[in-house]
Amino acid sequence: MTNIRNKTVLITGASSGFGLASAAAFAKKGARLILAARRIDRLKKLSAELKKKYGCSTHVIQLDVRNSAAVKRAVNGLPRKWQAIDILLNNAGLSRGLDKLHEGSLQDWEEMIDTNVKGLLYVSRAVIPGMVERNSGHIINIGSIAGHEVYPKGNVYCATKHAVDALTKGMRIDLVDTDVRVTTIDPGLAETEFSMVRFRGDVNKAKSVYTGMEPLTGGDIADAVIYAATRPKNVVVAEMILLANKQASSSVVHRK
Ligand code: NDP
Ligand code: 8X3
Repeated sequence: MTNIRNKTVLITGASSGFGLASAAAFAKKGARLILAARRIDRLKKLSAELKKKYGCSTHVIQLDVRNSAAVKRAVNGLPRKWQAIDILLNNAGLSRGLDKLHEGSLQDWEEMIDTNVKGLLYVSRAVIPGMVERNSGHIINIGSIAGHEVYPKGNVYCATKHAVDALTKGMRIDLVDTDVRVTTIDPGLAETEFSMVRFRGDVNKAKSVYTGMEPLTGGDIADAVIYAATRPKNVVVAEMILLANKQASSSVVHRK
């Protein structure tokens, strides 16, 4: 087992959902956390909770991963004791809208591509060189079942997650001569703020995504992240697809 006590973990999108649940799971294991997202108030609250509950040491950064200069500044400007990042959880991401491609919003497309693809790239470009220099580290990308299958009206969101899949494979190839590990965790339907963001706060639409079935939770994904992060050094969990029990594929879901 890899011991992650006192390891330094950078989590993007730590203010909600999978990122927040993973932060709690890493804190429980004694890791030190760099928490990044745009909603700094949430990060500060989380940091205080993790300190109180687990004695966790955290460093909080307000960061929009779409801003390449800000990402570079944030990573290069980390205080000395936070500079050696052992685990990068590339989790920040979102979907916007659910439309036929020829009826889609260009602004929604840009937001998804800029966050899910370019944001992940900017953070990876800033963090991985340090891992290579130390010949040690683990990159855990959050992909999706949408990176393996395309569902109706999912066009651009699915394209961004297919891109994450390609980037994960590319990273693993490019890092094969180092001890840096690369994992992707690819969940299906999970109830977080994801659908509220997709449907811009329309509660009924967001709730309807999970009607009649029991979706995954942030904690389920955090379990998978911790599993991957704690494998022995000779093992890499390359890819893990996690589906809710009543979800057979992107579009086949059994609902009561
Ligand atoms: P949430 O909406 O609950 O969380 C998304 C997180 O991403 C938030 O912390 C948000 O923080 C952060 N984020 C979004 N945009 C940016 C940005 N520009 N810069 C920095 N942080 C950003 O959703 P989930 O937890 O469900 O989503 C996490 C990841 O999991 C995403 O990549 C999503 O695509 C993926 N996923 C989700 C599934 C699901 O069904 N829920 C299934 C499969 C994959 P803030 O707004 O504070 O910046
Ligand atoms: C999120 C899973 O199927 O709702 O990546 O798009 S799905």
